[in-house]
Amino acid sequence: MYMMRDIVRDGNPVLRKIAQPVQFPLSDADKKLASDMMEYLIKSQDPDFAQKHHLRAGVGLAAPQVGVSEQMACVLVPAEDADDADKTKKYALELTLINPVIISNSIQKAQLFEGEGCLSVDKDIPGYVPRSARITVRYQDFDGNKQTIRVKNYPAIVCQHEIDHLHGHLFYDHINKNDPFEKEPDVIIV
Ligand code: NB4
Ligand code: NI
Repeated sequence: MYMMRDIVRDGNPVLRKIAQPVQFPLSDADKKLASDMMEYLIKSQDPDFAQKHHLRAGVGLAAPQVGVSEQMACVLVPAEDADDADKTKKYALELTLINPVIISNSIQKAQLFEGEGCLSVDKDIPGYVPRSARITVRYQDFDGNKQTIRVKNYPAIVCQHEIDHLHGHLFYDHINKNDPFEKEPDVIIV
């Protein structure tokens, strides 16, 4: 699995490249990439493990962040017991996106109240990152089958942050430089 030393930091050109499509059938290297990225997310969300190994917690990770310029990203959003129907479910969204494409997005925006952080960006960059509140994503699963999912609010923000990495975009590119906390009209604050 990956450790913080494996996470590529801002300034490395791989983070600004357009990632290459993943080929099917998946190579062993790509299968390992997927499982290592997901393992990082799981372990980073375990407070004891994360503290012991100095991992920054993550709810998403994209292949360019581990130096691989391929269209693959993992998303692991913990379930909030409060508004989750199935209270035994650990994750609200657990997904490996391969060759993902956002095929539709709502006009309505959503943004994280606390702003966004990125494992590849060591400093805090304050400001709102406007995202679409709801998106539809088409992607391929491990078998290469095409899948379509609709996500909203927090999971939608995470998916957009990860898909941005595959296009060489970082969260702070979206922050209004003149007014970082500018409020979009009719925005959902998550
Ligand atoms: C990706 C996210 C940044 C904004 C929102 C949040 C955390 C990341 C980056 C949208 C996507 C990683 C990938 C968190 C976090 C809430 C859930 C569960 C228990 C602690 C954890 C903390 F860690 N962002 N970090 N940043 N990235 N929420 N949570 N909690 O995940 O750069 O491209 O463990
Ligand atoms: Ni990131």
